Amino acid sequence: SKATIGVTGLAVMGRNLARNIARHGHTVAVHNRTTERMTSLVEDHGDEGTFVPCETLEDLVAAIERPRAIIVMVKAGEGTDAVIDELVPLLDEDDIVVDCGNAHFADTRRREAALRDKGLHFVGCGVSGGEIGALEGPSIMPGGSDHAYQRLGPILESIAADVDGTPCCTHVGPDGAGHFVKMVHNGIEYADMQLIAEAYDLLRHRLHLSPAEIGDVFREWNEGDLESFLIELTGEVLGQLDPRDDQQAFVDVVLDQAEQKGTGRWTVQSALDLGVPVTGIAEATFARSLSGHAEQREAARREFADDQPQVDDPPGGQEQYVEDVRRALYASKVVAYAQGFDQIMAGSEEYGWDVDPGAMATIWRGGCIIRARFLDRIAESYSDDAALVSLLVAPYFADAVRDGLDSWRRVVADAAAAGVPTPAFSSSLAYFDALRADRLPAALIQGLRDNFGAHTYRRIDSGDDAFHLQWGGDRSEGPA
Ligand code: NBP
Repeated sequence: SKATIGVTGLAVMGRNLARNIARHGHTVAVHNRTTERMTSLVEDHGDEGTFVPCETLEDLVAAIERPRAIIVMVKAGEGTDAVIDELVPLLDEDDIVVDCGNAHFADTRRREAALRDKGLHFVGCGVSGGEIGALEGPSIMPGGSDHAYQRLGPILESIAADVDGTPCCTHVGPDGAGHFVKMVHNGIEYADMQLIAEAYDLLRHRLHLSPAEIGDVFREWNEGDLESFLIELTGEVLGQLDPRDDQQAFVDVVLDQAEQKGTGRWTVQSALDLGVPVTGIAEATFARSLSGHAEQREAARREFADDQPQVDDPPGGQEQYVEDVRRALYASKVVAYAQGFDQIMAGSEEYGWDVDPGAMATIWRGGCIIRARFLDRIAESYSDDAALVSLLVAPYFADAVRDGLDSWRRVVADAAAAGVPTPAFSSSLAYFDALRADRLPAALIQGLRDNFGAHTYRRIDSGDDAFHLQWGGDRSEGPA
């Protein structure tokens, strides 16, 4: 009998996804450019389900029931285009090509339009959870047409992670919606990790705790509101010793230059285009860049070696400080997620996707890297108020931020005084204070713009009308 679905691209991700599909009782046709990866999959894991081995793309296409659904899990970019170009001529009307790689949503929009013109369906599908997620249940964010989701949904939902009986997979929206949401997910992941790193750095420098002791703090935090996969992993990483000597902390022998594959950068670039201030994600992305500028760091370290601020230990003692950092971390995290969801809503509006933000929080509860207890609260906030303008003003989060506010201010002020860099903590607090301000100095900026460039301004008492002041002349105000 024919396969229900096919997978081409059997490196770590595709291989595990194919096994996951087979384990759920679907017959899966498998193919890889280099045949050895395909044969080794079937040899090593053939007993986990029903695989149909295919040596060529022609074989793959022939093996699948129509309308066909074929998952492409190859290196994003040129690899994906190469496979699509080879695959498309072999397909029939209504067949579905599913790109589960980390594509940029603009590429997905382009590919979707091209395949739609040919009577085919293209589904850009975000998959989060790394290789373990792919095998045991990822969070899946498929875009594309309703028609394609009808065919694919049952299979994808069966292999996704499951939280309280709800699959971590839903139809996100048309064309690039799935890859867009996956991109913002990764951006939020950057912000989450930067905030965790800053919390660690503060405990290290202000309380002189060892990595192992800080690991214990994170393990404790993981019992409360902060409970999440990344907080759990932090406890594990900080508790690890150097595998070479079992003496030093592992974190102390790792080069302190964070790398990136680019999804944080994509998120910030898109946010700039959409005009959404995702300060948490941007600071996190820049912090990774900064860490990599070894030469500048060394020069500045030497130049300012004698300029270490002299400060006392944090007032209030260790217990109070740990609690302050926990609350500051939580409040900053609320800001980062609020900004990420703003970006999802702005993208949805710009591209006409009609994304349901609560459903995104729901499918991120399991499988993915940012899975967290907190996401239930986000889903609830949107289900209570579908027109929520910012997560920050949802009752639960407003209370959480209010409760943490004194701690947040103390931690940021103390970090500045002590010279511990906290770009994400500080900028999140600044974002919060700017958002809640009665008046912003944006008014002065408008004055300056009108002065040097006649860019005009609107008044607080004259609706949308624009004015220009005769700065070099009689200083009278006239219509723009
Ligand atoms: P890689 O990104 O390392 O890609 C390797 C696969 O791409 C192999 O199957 C390779 O075939 C195939 N391939 C390449 Br490269 N160029 C090709 C071409 N021109 N034509 C046909 N096949 C080609 O694999 P991965 O790490 O499994 O990731 C797959 C996708 O999943 C990527 O888009 C990645 O960004 C995404 N992703 C990865 C993770 C993760 O944790 N790794 C998580 C989420 C998403 P070959 O065997 O013949 O060389």
